[in-house]
Amino acid sequence: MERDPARLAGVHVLADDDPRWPHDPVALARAACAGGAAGVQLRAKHATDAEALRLAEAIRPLARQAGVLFFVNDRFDLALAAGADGVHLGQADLPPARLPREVRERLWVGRSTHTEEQARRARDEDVDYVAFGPVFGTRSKESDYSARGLDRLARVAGLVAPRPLVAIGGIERGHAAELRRAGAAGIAVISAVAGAEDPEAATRALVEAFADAPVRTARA
Ligand code: 3NM
Repeated sequence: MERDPARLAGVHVLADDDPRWPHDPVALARAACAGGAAGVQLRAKHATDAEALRLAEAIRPLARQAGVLFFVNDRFDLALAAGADGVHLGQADLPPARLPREVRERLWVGRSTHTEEQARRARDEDVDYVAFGPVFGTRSKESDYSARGLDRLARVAGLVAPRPLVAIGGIERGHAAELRRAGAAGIAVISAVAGAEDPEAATRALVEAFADAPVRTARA
């Protein structure tokens, strides 16, 4: 399958099912699509498999209609079952090298990293993009890692190039320009959208801030 990495550039909204958010994952996905996100990722850490599949099947047509890439977090089987575009794999998930070849052919694959060493390894994996974080402090995830900072993000952008780098963790609209300067092709958020009263407006504000920021192309 031909995959254009340019489609990954922009804002990725995690449709998170944490009950603390005032919006459910389908509402978040709808808002993300309407607000101009590049990607929506279902992050169903609380749902049963059956519920997660229902959520994914509700999100898939919204994303498809909007031309937004739809990823499922952690689980390639769920991504396949729901007809999603891709899977996002964390360090504790199955390694990308172990995805069956026909699965890899069907799905975009993203990979979470938190250290330079992990990023170096991800560069050598068969993945479409690398995520790095938490760049800033996050309250949306239990993480073993402290805020990584912009300097480290910039180093990782260079390490993983030419793979697109997606920054994650504590990202707000005011960070867009510095993240872009540091070499991020994309930014991924939970609370900046899920915690907003109007998640569509919050998405649009992030999209515009990131699009308006000057680009820096990371070099290998
Ligand atoms: N992964 P927020 S940080 C899901 O560092 C996730 O890999 C991270 O949420 C990583 O935008 C994170 O609310 C949470 O900080 C992002």
